[in-house]
Amino acid sequence: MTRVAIIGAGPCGLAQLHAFASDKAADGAEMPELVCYEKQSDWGGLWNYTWRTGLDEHGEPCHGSMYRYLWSNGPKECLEFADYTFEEHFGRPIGSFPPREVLYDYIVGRATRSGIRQYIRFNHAVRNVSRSPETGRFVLSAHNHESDTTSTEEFDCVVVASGHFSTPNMPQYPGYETFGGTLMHAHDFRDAVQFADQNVMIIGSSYSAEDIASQCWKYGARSVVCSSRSGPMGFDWPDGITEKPILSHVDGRTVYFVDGTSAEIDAIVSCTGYLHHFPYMADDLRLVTTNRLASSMLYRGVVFQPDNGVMYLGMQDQWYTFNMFDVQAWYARDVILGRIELPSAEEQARSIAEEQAIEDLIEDDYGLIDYQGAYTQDLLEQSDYPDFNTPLVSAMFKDWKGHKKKSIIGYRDNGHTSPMTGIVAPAHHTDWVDAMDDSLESFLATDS
Ligand code: FAD
Ligand code: NA7
Repeated sequence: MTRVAIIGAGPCGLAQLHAFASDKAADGAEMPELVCYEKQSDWGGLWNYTWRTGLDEHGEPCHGSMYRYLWSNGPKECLEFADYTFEEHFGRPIGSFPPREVLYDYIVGRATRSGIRQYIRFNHAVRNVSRSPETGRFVLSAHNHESDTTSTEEFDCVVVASGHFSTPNMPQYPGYETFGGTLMHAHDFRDAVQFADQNVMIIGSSYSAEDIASQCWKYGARSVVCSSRSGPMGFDWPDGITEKPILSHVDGRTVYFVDGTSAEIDAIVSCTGYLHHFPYMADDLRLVTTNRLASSMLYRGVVFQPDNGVMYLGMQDQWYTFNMFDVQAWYARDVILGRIELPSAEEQARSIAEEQAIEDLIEDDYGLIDYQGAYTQDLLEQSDYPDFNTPLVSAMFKDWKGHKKKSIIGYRDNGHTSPMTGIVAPAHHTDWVDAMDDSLESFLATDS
């Protein structure tokens, strides 16, 4: 029987298990043997919140990058599973921007119904994956933290679903060595309350920067200054948040910016992104790419071009998330089962180069949204994943961008339309700016 290893039980790994478990075409007959390795003690990936930073309880690099009070940064309607709607899970329509715990509940709700937990080996950290010169199969070694033993098994295919937002990209600026305040990467940010009454500097101008700046402001920071190398985010910030060009250096508690201005700060939060990091993959199986929509080395963004026995899921920069992960998982499943015939290695390489050239010519975020929507639609049409309206999803992403431009603090108060059910989300009972409690109970309560 074909053996498939899946590395990681976050949204992508769970999508892969679910794709096999709900394979209607096979009616169970073609199901390969599935083994999913998850280094944490539970599923959900980044959505499985941890208070830990640095190393986890087993001495592994802590995977979690999410923080308390994290609310979805895009409309939930844009990520909705086509075969498991929010209405089905929660039994009624809910607001468009749920907090982390609510999305976690939704992710694991489908996984539970699908019965896929049985395939997951928790507390198992994958250490090595290589091709055996003798058998030609993949040899995978994993450390079981419960028994403190390492086991090695052979597989026919490997699906890498270990995420790419956990290993910090942490640039250094002169003066960091002697900076007396708090200095951290967004990966280690857990609780904005820690920065109440402080002057905080954020570095970066992407999702983490805009959200952590807003969080610190919301939970009482005295001031927040955002410093970026490629221009300001340009939002209509509330009083207390300002933007500056990139810093040149830090001297004591004073930060100097390249325009010659300076500010006194207590804390630096480096929202400078993450590295694609797969230390357990052999050199010839390791994905090397930047955080972009058309990843290097991946045919149709999924199949590792130098070795088609390896699939990588969710390795793109992400507008689309959960439903794109699903169509990738369905596609990977059908490649593994031999239902999708892959072109020659040369043709795969040509296709990857062509996709990157197309992406490189796109001039704005609207074009990038359309690009990822068309990519998702293309994969969708190649499997039996339930069809959904990707043009509507892309249009919603554009509306959402407009709402952010209008009010970075208020965009989460809008309701969007489900592409699966057509239901318009009701307004949440409390405006985001006043909603200090991010628990599932509070979000689902019918009164504030
Ligand atoms: P992950 O969720 O990272 O899961 C990977 C899993 O692999 C983890 O469980 C990990 O423990 C496991 N693993 C890693 N290495 C090993 C190993 N060696 N052996 C065994 N297991 C291993 N997306 C949205 O749609 N909406 C949002 O609002 C949103 N907010 C975000 C906020 C933050 C701060 C971050 C960092 C990301 C956010 N995202 C958001 C994007 C997020 O990446 C995806 O939603 C999703 O979690 C990606 O799923 P994944 O399975 O690819 O990776
Ligand atoms: P992103 O989206 O990869 O953004 C990284 C940011 O960091 C971006 O603004 C970069 O600026 C900036 N950056 C990177 N290197 C540097 C250096 N050396 N100096 C200054 N600035 C730098 O990461 P995020 O954490 O915001 O988002 C990742 C995920 O988490 C995403 O899915 C969200 O949903 C949450 P650049 O634009 O390259 O000039």
